[in-house]
Amino acid sequence: MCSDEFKQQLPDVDPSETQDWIESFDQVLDEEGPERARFIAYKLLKRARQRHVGLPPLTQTRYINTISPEQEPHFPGDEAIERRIRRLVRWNAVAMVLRANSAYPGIGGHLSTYASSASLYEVGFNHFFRGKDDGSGDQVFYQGHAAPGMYARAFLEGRLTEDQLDHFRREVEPGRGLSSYPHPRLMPDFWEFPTVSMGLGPISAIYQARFNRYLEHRGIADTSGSRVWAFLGDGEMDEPESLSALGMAGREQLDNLTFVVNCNLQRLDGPVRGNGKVIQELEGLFRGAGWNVIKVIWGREWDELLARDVEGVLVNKMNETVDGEFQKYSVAGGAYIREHFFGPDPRLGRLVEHLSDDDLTRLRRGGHDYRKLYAAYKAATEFTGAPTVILAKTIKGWTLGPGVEGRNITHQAKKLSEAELRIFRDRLELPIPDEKLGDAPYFRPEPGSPEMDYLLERRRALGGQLPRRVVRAQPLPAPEAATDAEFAAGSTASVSTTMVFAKLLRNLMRDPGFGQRVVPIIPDEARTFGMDPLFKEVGIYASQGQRYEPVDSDLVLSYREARDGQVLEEGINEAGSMASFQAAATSYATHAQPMIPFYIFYSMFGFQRTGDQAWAFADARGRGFMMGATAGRTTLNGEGLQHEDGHSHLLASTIGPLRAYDPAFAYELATIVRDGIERMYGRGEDLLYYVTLYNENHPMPPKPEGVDEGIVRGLYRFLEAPEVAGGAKGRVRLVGSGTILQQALTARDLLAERFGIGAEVYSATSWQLLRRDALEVERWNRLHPTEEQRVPYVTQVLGPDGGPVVLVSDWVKALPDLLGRWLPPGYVALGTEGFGRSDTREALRALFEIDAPHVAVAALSALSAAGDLPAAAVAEAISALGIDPEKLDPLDL
Ligand SMILES: Cc1ncc(C[n+]2csc(CCOP(=O)(O)OP(=O)(O)O)c2C)c(N)n1
Ligand SMILES: [Mg+2]
Repeated sequence: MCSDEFKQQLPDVDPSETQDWIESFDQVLDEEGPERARFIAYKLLKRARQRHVGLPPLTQTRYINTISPEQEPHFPGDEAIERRIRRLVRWNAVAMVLRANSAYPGIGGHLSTYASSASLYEVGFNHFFRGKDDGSGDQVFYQGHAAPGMYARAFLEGRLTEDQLDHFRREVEPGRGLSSYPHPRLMPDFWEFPTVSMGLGPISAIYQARFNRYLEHRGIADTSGSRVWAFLGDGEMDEPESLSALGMAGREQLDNLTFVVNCNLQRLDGPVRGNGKVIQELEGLFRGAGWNVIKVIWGREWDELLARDVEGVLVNKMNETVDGEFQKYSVAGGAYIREHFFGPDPRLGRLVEHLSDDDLTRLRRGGHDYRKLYAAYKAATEFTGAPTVILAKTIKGWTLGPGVEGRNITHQAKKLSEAELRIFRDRLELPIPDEKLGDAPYFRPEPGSPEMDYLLERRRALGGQLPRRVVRAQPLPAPEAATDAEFAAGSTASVSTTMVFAKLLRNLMRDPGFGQRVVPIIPDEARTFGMDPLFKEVGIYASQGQRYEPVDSDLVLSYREARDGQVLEEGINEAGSMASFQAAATSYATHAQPMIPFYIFYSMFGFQRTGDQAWAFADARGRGFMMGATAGRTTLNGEGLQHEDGHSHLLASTIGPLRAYDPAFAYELATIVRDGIERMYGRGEDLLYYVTLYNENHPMPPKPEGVDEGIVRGLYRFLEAPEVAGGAKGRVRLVGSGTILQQALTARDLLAERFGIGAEVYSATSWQLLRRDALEVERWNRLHPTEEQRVPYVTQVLGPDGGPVVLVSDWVKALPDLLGRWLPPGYVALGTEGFGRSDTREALRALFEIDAPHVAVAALSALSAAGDLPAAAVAEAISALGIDPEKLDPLDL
């Protein structure tokens, strides 16, 4: 682009030729008027774009189809039979929602979204979407609310039974029910990508397309045969995530990506842009982001009118009419259209003189014209150098009759009266007898009928039926023992768990069998986490390589971008990073290529900021590691209220398949990562590991004997109680996690030396998993009252004997409180509720009452509460340790 722009500045090499062009244009303008001049100028600009001349983009074109009738390709299918198939799918999609709601009122479902988009999908299924028989095929992101249409098609294809359709939205019985929306967690052989949280589909699709390229450029898989399709709602495009990655897709020239936006001009409550034109607005946005835009606005019935519109009055009217009015025309009938659309200008009126009012209502929108769509898809798949968006204008609820079609209530319509169903049936020309309409019966022609044969043959020719999810990846051998052996030895030098992780990751990446499958994903914080050596060692992925000499090329750790680079450096973009993470983490299924993503980020900007994507990731059955670095409310001490994370573990604990760990030591971290690798890539479990990392340096102890199981399960005894001179006056147990375990260790010394108390120290590597285990045991006991009752793991380790329990971490008290009812009575939880703030770690830990003196006081107080120490002794300790009992409660921060 730069060089093209530069060329425009060059002197004119042939001024007389230029003059000829200008004079021709002037002549058109003078003799035929501005409409014609504008027409010619548009045509030339469009041609320039099509021929990649590299003009600055014209962000909006006229409100007509991008592909003019004379450019439409030959349609290779049998249009009549494909219409008939479409009608069958339409019918069954409606039938399943009606039947579900008549059997179980209130169960929900949607009629209108699919009704508006049936042609958009069918042209894809019959002519474009590649199946998975011979490889990865295409990756299709379906609009969540259109799910009934996909089920209806799978039913026609014989993949789903009537019984399964009748269990739409009744997901409790595995294998029998059909999930409300695309959920791989619920239907792992069918759906691949969760899309129904609006906005996540578009961003996921973009990063999926980019990840396909990454696999290709790194020589891991040939993904050139895969196209990513994303079917989206026009209302959905208002989500920030929908638009935020458009620029990346343009920049990366992802011509393996096609968006199809179903522009039915409506969302749930009403028009998307009543006073504007959503298609024009989106065109400008996409074009500005470097996309190829194909508008499919008008059906073939308009071609003849537009061809006769030599004065441009019709195009003008189309340009000027706002979406709210177009919606009105979709419900108001032919007379209204004649009066209000064609009426005001007599030249327009004359254009449609030959058409009846009924004819006017049958002037279809482009998204319902199969041939126009075919032309658009074909152009999209053949376009090179940029992603394509197809903006298809439709009517929401199309074919469902006057009570539903185009109405503001249409999104939530779940019922049709028998009379409405009869009209629908007639419109679809299906041989369903009147007396059966009350049951809304499914309808599937006999096997061997022309429709069924055609339907099946098309999918065979395109590589198999879709949607479909298959897991073909083989288990990965575990990394060699040497990759993490060094962490068991410990270190006398002070290091942080973040530094340990950086080393561990580099070791893993050097492992011969395993290393190339690791995908480090970092949103612009690699230096913060000490991971910049990776830049040089394995390179940063850049599809165009490195077209400049980096400013630090003379340094050992220079910034190295490469086409086969391994690091995904996503920039300041947590949502994009999560989308990348999902693409990499599901690659074991999508491409039969297990990849091991480690997404390393500021822990505060993880679950709090992109929690919905983490949820969708787990739904998608992603397998990977989220590494929440700079963790802890008081450990990241100088960054203040917005950065200091004391609660992500609580948020993370809400996601079922997630395993959350808060390791304190190098060997714990190595054990956890090895366990994750073994479970996810060895045994093929669909899990997500969340591991928090700190930036506080301290010596790393060697790994004690026999602690592996405890580390993985979430708790083990790290140190016995010390010898206390003259014998211990009491016994307590201190439980800590992460870097705050250091405070428990100091408290242990304090208690022994100054108060004669013997304290054991436990490391709680996972609060969340301890709770999960306890819940499982509690439930089992409840349901098996006559059998020997089991004991939760946390209770086994922290039984009733051994003294009071004090639990402390850099997380909110609510986290250890999750274990409350399985702990000995009188336990004390210390933690960091309230906003963080900047200060020294010492000051913050004193403020939040999680430092060694507060741990010691909590232990003494618990002993006193148990009757083992006079209250006065606790008061003395509080004073001796310099704690002000009237200090500010950090809850009020
Ligand atoms: C993040 C999110 N917010 C809200 C919803 C609820 N919702 C479901 S469909 C819908 C309207 C969809 O409109 P549009 O995207 O235009 O799709 P259409 O059905 O019109 O094709 C809304 C608000 C949702 N699914 N996800
Ligand atoms: Mg819509």
